[in-house]
Amino acid sequence: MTTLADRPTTAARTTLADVTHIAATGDVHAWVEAVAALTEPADVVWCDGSDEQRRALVARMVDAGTLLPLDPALRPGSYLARSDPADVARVEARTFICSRDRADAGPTNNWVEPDAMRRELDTVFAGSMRGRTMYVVPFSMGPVGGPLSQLGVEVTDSPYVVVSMGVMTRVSRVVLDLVESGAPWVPAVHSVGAPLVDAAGERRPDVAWPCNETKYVSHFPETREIWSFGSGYGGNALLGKKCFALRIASVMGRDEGWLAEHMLLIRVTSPQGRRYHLAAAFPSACGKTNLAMLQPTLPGWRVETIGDDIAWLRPGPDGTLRAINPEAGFFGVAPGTGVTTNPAAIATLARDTIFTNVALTPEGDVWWEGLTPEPPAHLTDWTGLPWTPADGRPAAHPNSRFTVAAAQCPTIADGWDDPEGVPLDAIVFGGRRATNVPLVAQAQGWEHGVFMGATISSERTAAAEGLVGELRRDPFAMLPFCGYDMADHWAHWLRVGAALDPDKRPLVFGVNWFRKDDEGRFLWPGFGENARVLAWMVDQLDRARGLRTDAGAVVSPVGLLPAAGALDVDGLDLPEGALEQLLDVDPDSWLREADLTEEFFATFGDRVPAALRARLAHLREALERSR
Ligand code: GTP
Ligand code: SPV
Ligand code: MN
Repeated sequence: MTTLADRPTTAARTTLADVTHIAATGDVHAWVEAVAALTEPADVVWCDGSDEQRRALVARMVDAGTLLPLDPALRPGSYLARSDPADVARVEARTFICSRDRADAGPTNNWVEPDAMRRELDTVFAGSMRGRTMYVVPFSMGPVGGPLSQLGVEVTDSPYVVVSMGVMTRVSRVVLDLVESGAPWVPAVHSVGAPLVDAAGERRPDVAWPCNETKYVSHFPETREIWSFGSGYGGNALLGKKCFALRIASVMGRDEGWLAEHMLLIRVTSPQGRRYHLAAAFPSACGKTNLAMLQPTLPGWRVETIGDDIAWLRPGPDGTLRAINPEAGFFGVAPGTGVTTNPAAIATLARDTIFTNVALTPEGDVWWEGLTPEPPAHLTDWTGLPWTPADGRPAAHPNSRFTVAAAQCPTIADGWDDPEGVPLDAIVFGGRRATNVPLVAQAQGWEHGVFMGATISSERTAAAEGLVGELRRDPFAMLPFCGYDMADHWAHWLRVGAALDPDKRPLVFGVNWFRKDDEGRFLWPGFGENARVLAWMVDQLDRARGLRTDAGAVVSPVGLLPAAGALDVDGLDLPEGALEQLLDVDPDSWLREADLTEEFFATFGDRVPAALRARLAHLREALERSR
């Protein structure tokens, strides 16, 4: 263990490397002091998650113009934040995995040698909090003290981040007590990178959403550190979320035999009253929140929410795969959320919600595309400009979001925050694909399931900077979130599967809600109607367990597809031939896709598990045979 005495004493000031040395001692007070010495805030405030502190911070942000109170009669306890127009999404090009060995970051992550990154970060963090308050936020991912939970401490100069972390994670004095008494914790430093006092001591006025053109979202997997600079936006700044609960936690999971995944968690109850737990991985803005809160259109079925974005999965002593949602809130996509698509989300957002980059109505409420079928005649758009429907540009930013406590969700499951988690019955992989990929297919075993996850591709969304609509590979929906080599992640999935009781291993499925017809219209109604697909999966689980004997599936080259009549489409107004199109597997286009998979696998060299290469060969043979 490194001690304070090992710290280089020659430096004229505390450097970022000094902070790293001190973090390694586990002494949170010494670490906070060192971060303050590096960043030079005007004062330091320790956060305890209390309502009193939250109110004071909110009042301060209202004064500063960071938060606009909504009309309390329409939306009690709720606020609108407008970000800097250049700080609206995750910055994947500025996200770094700084493992000691470049190969451990893998070809899909940006890598910089750790000491080189520390030097770069040192120059931007030095004095970066001048004139601001530095907040210390002790938080737990997962129920405090739970066997699958982990602790962290985020230091930030953004009150928006403090209040948001209070919703998204468990912030409390108890967490700090645990950290002080020697429990392991992840050190996470965040600065918006907009000091209010310059090096010469000159003060400059604050702005509503401070940030910096230069951004860094840096992770050090070996020392489990996070350093984020220049952005106030969710995924870049709420460091418990993607940075800790996915990038750092995925490395912890690799080393300790568990999985940190970009997955929703639900409990499905069948008309027979049997309960099933499902996890589903879809890329950013591809339907996790919506599936997590789904209201089934099928009579007698019930879906309850456990989590909407991140799941931690660990083999339990009973041979099942147990899952928790490490978060305490939802940071969800606003556009497209309406009473017809996601009524549970609409009810969740009735009060005590922070909205970011949505539009404002003249009455002092919020609006976004899809909230109502027709837009209001007049709005203030997400940038603060007057807006009418004739303007032709979206009123809300396509990646505008809501931040709200999970406990407010009317469909939240009983025991959703059970520290022991729930046993998983099925795992679902999906993407946004206008062509090729069928509505649903079941993997023929765990290895095939891992192959399905490894080969997800999806059209880009507004959740990260980049060209919307461009098709890209997003294995396990973890492309931007895996803290180590992606092919090692696949090997790890195979290992975790082998650690489970074969009779209790979750079944794996692939889905695609987004297939389109020749005119570009969605073939499948989606949302509540997705319950029909869940029902087929559950029927397949029952068949696997001998609870049903009817035939549910037919074999196709890409997996098991619903047999004729097995997918309940009763009462659905599908266009002529739509179901056939939805389940169509075209061998020629799939063979082209297999070629692309081979090219994709080649980028990982010999780290690709042999089982996955064998699966690709198997897929090709099956496609050739079906031509
Ligand atoms: P992140 O929070 O970015 O990880 O996203 P997410 O996966 O939780 O995505 P979300 O559920 O918020 O959905 C994103 C967009 O997809 C929204 O605009 C939804 O309205 C839309 N969407 C979700 N489910 C469906 C569906 O079944 N069919 C169609 N057509 N659109 C959907
Ligand atoms: C995503 O982009 O997948 C999100 C939003 O869930 S953020 O937390 O900003 O990453
Ligand atoms: Mn996400």
